[in-house]
Order: sequence, then C-alpha cells, then structure tokens
Amino acid sequence: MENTALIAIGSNIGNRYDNMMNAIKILTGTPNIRLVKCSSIYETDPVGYEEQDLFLNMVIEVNTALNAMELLDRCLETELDLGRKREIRWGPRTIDLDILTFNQENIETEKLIVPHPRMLERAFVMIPLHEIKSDLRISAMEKPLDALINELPDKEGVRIWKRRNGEDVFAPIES
Ligand code: PH2
Ligand code: MG
Ligand code: MG
Repeated sequence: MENTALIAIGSNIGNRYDNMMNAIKILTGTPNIRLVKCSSIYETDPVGYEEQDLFLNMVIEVNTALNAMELLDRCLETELDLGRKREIRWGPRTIDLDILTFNQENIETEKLIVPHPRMLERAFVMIPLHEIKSDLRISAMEKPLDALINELPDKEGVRIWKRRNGEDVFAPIES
C-alpha cells in the first residue's frame, strides 16, 4: 500500500449520503485500497452549472497498491456501480469520484490529470481537503491551503452538514 491518494466525492441525486457511503465502501472494500481518513460532509451550492440541486461533498485519503490509472479505473467502476450516467458537463450526478492528488506525482494523460486542475478554485473541494490535509502543498499553490481558501469567492456556499467522527473509518460520520 505504498501510494497515497486524495479523492473528492460529490453527489446531488437521490440519497446523497447513502451514495457517498456506498461509494466509500465499494472503493475501499477490496484489499488493495485502504481508507485512511474522511473529512466531514458539507452541503454545497452547485458550481459551474447552477440549475441543479445542492451537493454533498467530502474528501477522503486512501492508501493503495494500485497505480494512478488503476485507481482511476476503480473510481469510474464505482461510479457506474452506483448508477452514474454522464450527461451534462458539471451537471447533476449520483456520485462523482475525482482523484485530487496521487503521491506527489504530476500526471497528464487524456484520461487523468493530477493534481486535479480545478481543485484550487473550488471551495467545495478545498474546505474538506483542508480538514484532513491542512499542510498539503502542490506545485500550483503559491500560498498555503488556508490562505487560498480565504480568497475563494464561493466559500459561503459550503456549509457543514455532518461532522466527521474520526474514530471509526467504516462509519466515518456521526449518525
Ligand atoms: N461538481 C461538479 C460541478 N459542480 N458543484 C458542487 N457544489 N459540488 C460538486 O461536486 C460539483 C459542482 C463537477 O464535477
Ligand atoms: Mg467532479
Ligand atoms: Mg469526475
């Protein structure tokens, strides 16, 4: 399990909480991906395409023996398992699993760009990310995470929804 990845999770269709918890179970329920940390869950105003329902968003950290492309495939399979259909870009989705970082690697292929090219502009990613990795530095960052978050215009659109319970990784959130 030599690799560490940060993954952003979002949902705004159906039972958003169940979708997220099922995604974590499916993704980390195999021997080669281990859940390390979960952020709290936030309810967030839609960004990009605004005529859609509120999202739930969170960020998780995993350790994995998979390489980045294998992890991406597992994320996409998990999305399909949960009934994800790809329609409008930035539109409604039952589940979205985006790899934010993979070790310190910079990857640029047709299928995957890591670090995620829009993560620094998105309060719905940065706020939960800060909760579990406040000291994260990636090369595109000119300032620490908290300074960048302060400058984000849409941070009021990100509200705590369920606070994290750090004790139990398979029931990451208080009921
Ligand atoms: N995901 C998008 C587009 N817009 N807005 C919020 N609040 N949360 C998301 O996860 C989200 C979004 C594309 O993946
Ligand atoms: Mg996304
Ligand atoms: Mg995605």
